[in-house]
Amino acid sequence: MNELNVVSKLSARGYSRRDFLKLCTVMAASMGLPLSAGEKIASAVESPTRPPVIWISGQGCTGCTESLLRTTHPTLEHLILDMISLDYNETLNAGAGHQAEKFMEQSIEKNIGKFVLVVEGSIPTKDGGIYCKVAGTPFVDIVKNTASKAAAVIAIGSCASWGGIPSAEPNPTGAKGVSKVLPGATVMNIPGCPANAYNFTSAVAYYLTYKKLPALDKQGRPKFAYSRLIHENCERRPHFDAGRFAEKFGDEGHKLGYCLYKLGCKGPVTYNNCSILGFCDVGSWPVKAGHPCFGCSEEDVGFSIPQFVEADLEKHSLFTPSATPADITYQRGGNTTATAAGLVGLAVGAALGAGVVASRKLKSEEEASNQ
Ligand code: FSX
Ligand code: SF4
Ligand code: F3S
Repeated sequence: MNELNVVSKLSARGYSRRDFLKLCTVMAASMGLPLSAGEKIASAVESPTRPPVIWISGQGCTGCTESLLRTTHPTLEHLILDMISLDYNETLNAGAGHQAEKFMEQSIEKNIGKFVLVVEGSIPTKDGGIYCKVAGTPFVDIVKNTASKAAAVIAIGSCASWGGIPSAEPNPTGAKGVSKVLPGATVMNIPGCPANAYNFTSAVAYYLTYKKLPALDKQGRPKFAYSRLIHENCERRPHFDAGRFAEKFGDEGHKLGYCLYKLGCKGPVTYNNCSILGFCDVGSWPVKAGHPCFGCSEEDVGFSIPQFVEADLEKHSLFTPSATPADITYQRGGNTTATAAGLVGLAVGAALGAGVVASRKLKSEEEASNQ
């Protein structure tokens, strides 16, 4: 893939080189990198060498692949498919059966230590992993064998990150995430059910540009995407701060777009950037659509804590200092529920707004000095 190819492909779709550079700059900004990194990303993406990507799937719903393909951004899905060489993906393969498996083997052997392995779906480990086999081989063995030859391993979606839906109690297949079956290996997790395509694309662009994975948090997630709680940037946050809550699905508060905390929203305990990015370019995300966040991108929240259990506001003292815990009380028919939570939220929320901007700036400077 050379510059002519990328740019001419874009222009065939009605987008100019300027649009392409703009997209790379936006990508850099969303990763907290200095704007100048946009140019570096652009030249990495235009590089003639595209890293081979082997994308294998275990126990998942294929929503992660769908999420990637359903982006309506003018260039995103084309960009990702142009900047990598997607050598194997069961959902997208033109071939099937022995032919496809043979092609995958050849691609792996030809690119030992050079390809990126993307795993989608969880890995059943009970009874020798017999609950998910591909071409007669237990998926767990395929993951171990392929990962040992890969340059980098990415777990896409909550299932691959730590088990997701298939690992929910009673976890009949012994479903696990990739890092659990590859102890000691560095695995970048891009959780979400499904994962946000932008986070995946940005992480791949970072890898192509800097030849290393971006900084990861304790759960193996890229910090650029998972360092802020959903609650911090939620559009319903002013209602939380003012103590205005939907009490039941379909009630007046729900219709008026009030905060979904009392319906079990896990935004206060979930790190992800859904409230900033939205999904698939329609600008929507679960909370905007009226459904509480269920914490899909947080290990030990989504698929572990029941939907209607209220989030523990003291878990992260960031916005509700433990010295003054929020007083969330149900008040039906009253004029207001402007409780201690609201007042604390207002004060801390205002401070946070400034903090978010400051920390983004600091992060950019820190990243810049690391490049
Ligand atoms: Fe899991 Fe991916 Fe949820 Fe589905 O396959 S993260 S079930 S949206 O899509 O693995
Ligand atoms: Fe938004 Fe949920 Fe926080 Fe309410 S509790 S402000 S709906 S993230
Ligand atoms: Fe998941 Fe919550 Fe975002 S459920 S998709 S982390 S809003």
